[in-house]
Amino acid sequence: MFSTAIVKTPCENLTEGLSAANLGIPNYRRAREQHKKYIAALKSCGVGVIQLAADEAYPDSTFIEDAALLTPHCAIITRPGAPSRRGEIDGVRPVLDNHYQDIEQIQAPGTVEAGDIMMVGSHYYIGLSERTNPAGANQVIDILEKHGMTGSMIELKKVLHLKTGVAYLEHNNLLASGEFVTHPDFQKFNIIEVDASEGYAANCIWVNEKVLLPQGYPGARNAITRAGYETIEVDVSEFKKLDGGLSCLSLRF
Ligand code: CIR
Repeated sequence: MFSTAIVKTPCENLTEGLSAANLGIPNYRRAREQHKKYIAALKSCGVGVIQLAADEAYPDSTFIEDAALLTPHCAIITRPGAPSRRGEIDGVRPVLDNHYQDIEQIQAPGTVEAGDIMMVGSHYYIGLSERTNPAGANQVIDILEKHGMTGSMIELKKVLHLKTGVAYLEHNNLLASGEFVTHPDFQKFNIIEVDASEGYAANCIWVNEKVLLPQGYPGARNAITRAGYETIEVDVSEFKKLDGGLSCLSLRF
């Protein structure tokens, strides 16, 4: 169960964020409104929310998930692969100091964005992507092992981050789309397939037995409901324009 989530307020420069989506420029006001509702949805799952102030120096900084991996035993501050995002880690360190005794840090030449890391109990799957390299993934695995956990790597083919296409919903249930549906490493899970036409909805988050999913994906919603979960729809259309989704918008621990 999670007790806390950390979020970072979207900045006005969000409009300058990285994007390959080709869905247009996000509307700042709408993004702020959607972010408020996202926070309300998290709270309705019983977590306390720590909200960090916006930082105009980093257009993508609202996607705070990429800046740190929070485990029950340690926090790992990443080293984002996107050069424009590298300084985002300075904004998360102070809040982590209040919650963790052991804080580790990924070092050059390693790069890691934690949207590439999926927690399944004490094992962590680490996507090798354009943002997370083998040197970074190996550092993550060494740190996890030092703290009694394990990690393994998954090669990504198409998606930005591992959790762009897969979400662990606990109880051995894995929501998956595209390249992950038939991935050999994931066949031990109960795969809940998200059709390619609703691929964006594979980025959901399990929060204390409820599942937050993006608004407007009825097939995915039905599949998750059929698997026994209460779902909460959240409109994140402005963040989708920047290739971001529900998981990217918070750190949960
Ligand atoms: C980026 O390209 O880095 C941002 N525009 C989106 C980051 C999304 N984060 C995530 O999937 N964990």
